[in-house]
Amino acid sequence: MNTRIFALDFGDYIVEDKGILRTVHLPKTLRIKYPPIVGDLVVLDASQTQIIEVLPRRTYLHRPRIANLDHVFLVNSLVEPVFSFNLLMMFMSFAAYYELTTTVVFTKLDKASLEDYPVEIAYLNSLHVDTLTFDKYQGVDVQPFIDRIKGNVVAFAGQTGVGKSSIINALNPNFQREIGSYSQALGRGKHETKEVRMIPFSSGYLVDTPGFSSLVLPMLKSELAHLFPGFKAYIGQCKFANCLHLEEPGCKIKEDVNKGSIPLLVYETYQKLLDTCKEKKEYV
Ligand SMILES: Nc1nc2c(ncn2[C@@H]2O[C@H](COP(=O)(O)OP(=O)(O)OP(=O)(O)O)[C@@H](O)[C@H]2O)c(=O)[nH]1
Ligand SMILES: [Mg+2]
Ligand SMILES: [Zn+2]
Repeated sequence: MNTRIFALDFGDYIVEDKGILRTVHLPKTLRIKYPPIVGDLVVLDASQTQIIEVLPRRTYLHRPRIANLDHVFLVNSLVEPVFSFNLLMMFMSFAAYYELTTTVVFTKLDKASLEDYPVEIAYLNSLHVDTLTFDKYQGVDVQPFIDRIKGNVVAFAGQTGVGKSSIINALNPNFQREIGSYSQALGRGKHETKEVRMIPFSSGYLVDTPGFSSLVLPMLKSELAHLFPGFKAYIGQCKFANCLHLEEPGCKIKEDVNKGSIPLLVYETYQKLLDTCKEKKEYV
């Protein structure tokens, strides 16, 4: 019987079977390439206590580590912690690399003044990025969230304290995900959610995840040149197919930056991310 891994439990695995959670073991003798992670589909033995096979993954996200995801809600608060465009662009590039669709969610609208609204929102709009808002205290229409979840495996990802678990509880208060708080002293949330965990919802699954504040981009520079948000539309438009949009002649992206149709701040964010990517694959 196939079942799905819901959470990890100190070397064991928690699986769901018709709404009931159960701990199962992975025999040390089982020959597998990689240990199973949350979201993996596994086959159990007749006694339903041992994993005998890990089925191939449809998709894989390496941070947070989740298998078989369809979609990610990238959660950002406008304040506490302040919005980071850099981190959002990083995560959107990251999700694009893993071929996941995304929705950008802005939270804590109640706490934000007009100056807290990021100027970069205009760029997101011009890219037709799917965007939702969430306001814990003013009530929120959860239907747009449900529409995106239906039948899918959907993760909530973002910095600690932005409100990922709060959104999950708003979808169904019975979930009772633990809610953290924002520490003024630390200038961030307190890492309330400590593990990746799946929750069945609306004929699909939600995945609550721990917060993070940086990522290592797994792609090469040449890949980021296409995967950075909005840059896919430029494929084939630069003079050189391997254009990194830096100093190469005939670069359409540089041309649009000079014209102002790509904001300078967006381009500078791309340059910063490009600096963190490798030139070539390293074989060890
Ligand atoms: N004012 C306001 N506070 C919010 C909103 N959403 C969440 N919060 C608060 O933000 C804090 C953190 O919320 P969580 O839902 O625990 O955030 P999280 O993203 O799950 O954080 P981690 O689990 O630490 O990664 C809590 O004090 C929430 O009450 C909102 O829309 N408005
Ligand atoms: Mg949380
Ligand atoms: Zn170019």
